[in-house]
Amino acid sequence: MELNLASEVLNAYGFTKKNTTITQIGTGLINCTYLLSPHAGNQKYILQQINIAVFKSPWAIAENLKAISDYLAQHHPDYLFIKPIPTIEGAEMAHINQEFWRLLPFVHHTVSLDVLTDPKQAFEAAKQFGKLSRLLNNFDTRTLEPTIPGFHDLGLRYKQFTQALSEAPAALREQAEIQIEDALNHKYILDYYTSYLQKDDFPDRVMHHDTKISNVLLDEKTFKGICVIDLDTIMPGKFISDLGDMMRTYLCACSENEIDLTRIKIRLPYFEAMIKGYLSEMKAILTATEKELMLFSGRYIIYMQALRFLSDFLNGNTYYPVSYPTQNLDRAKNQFQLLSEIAVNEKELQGIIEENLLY
Ligand code: GN1
Ligand code: MG
Repeated sequence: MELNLASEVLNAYGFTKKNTTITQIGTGLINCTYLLSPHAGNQKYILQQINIAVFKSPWAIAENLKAISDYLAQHHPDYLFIKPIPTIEGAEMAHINQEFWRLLPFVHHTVSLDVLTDPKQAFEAAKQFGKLSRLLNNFDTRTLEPTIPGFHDLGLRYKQFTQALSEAPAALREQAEIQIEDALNHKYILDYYTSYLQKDDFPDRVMHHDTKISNVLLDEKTFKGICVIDLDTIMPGKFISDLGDMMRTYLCACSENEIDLTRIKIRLPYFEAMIKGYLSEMKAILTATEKELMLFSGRYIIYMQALRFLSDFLNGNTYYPVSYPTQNLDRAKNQFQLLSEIAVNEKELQGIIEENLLY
């Protein structure tokens, strides 16, 4: 397949189209990702084009990663942090024809999963994300620039939803009538969150902000967690972001693209493993308020994602790529169903959290 990739991008890193094989990989919705295999040597690389419609200041990503990487190298030198490889000229990214590209080392003997098929994977992944938060507990979050301002700000996402609603054509509003009701009826999640913002033990932390399972590399044989990847959205946030997105993406056997809502069920053993993995790193660090909000973090992130998909449907699918016109509406339905499954299982879920906070 002929790739739409300028030779200058490869040249910036000392490669050419002739001496490499390039294949598109990854399932992310935002950036384009390729596996680059030089014909000489065994080291492979990940080449990624940054979506600048989403990441409006790509240099902020590079600066954040550099600051974190320097901190980790100084304080936790054994930690494997996958940072971009500089271009031949020493730049953090290749800036070619208005495009931004970066090269990362491919971590050999690891796998990235798209779905979890064993609770142990939930434990390992949650431990990896928890570990990153723990190691960066004393890092000054104010030195980081938000790479997407207001990314996980539910207040902003709610505002964007009401804006999309007021501007959407009547036909789209009709199609989404039930989900619009759902969105309005769950606004208490935002109000509840807002009431916690004044608490002084609800700190900003360095958050990964995209903790789905494919963003953790596992050892290909033992399935032990090796490192986290996809670091564009590392920026300050509340602990809710990482734990909540794990709940959103680890608990159900199917993804946000599933349209058979009867398949959206919460797998309690995965929840328990995820909580254990996360707390194995974060129990001593979380504040009383954060511990109180653990289950709520799932509600917050699932509701926010439902709002984001619904808003995008109402806006005419301008953000998330779709393979059919109502896919973002279906994704929103899926997320609202998941949200109601959290409510159905609330007692058990909260019980698991409390039990694991005790020991
Ligand atoms: C986007 O592209 P991907 O899959 O890494 C999105 C996340 C959403 C996710 C939903 C920058 O992530 O916030 O949770 O889609 N990332 C951005 O699948 O918007
Ligand atoms: Mg991502």
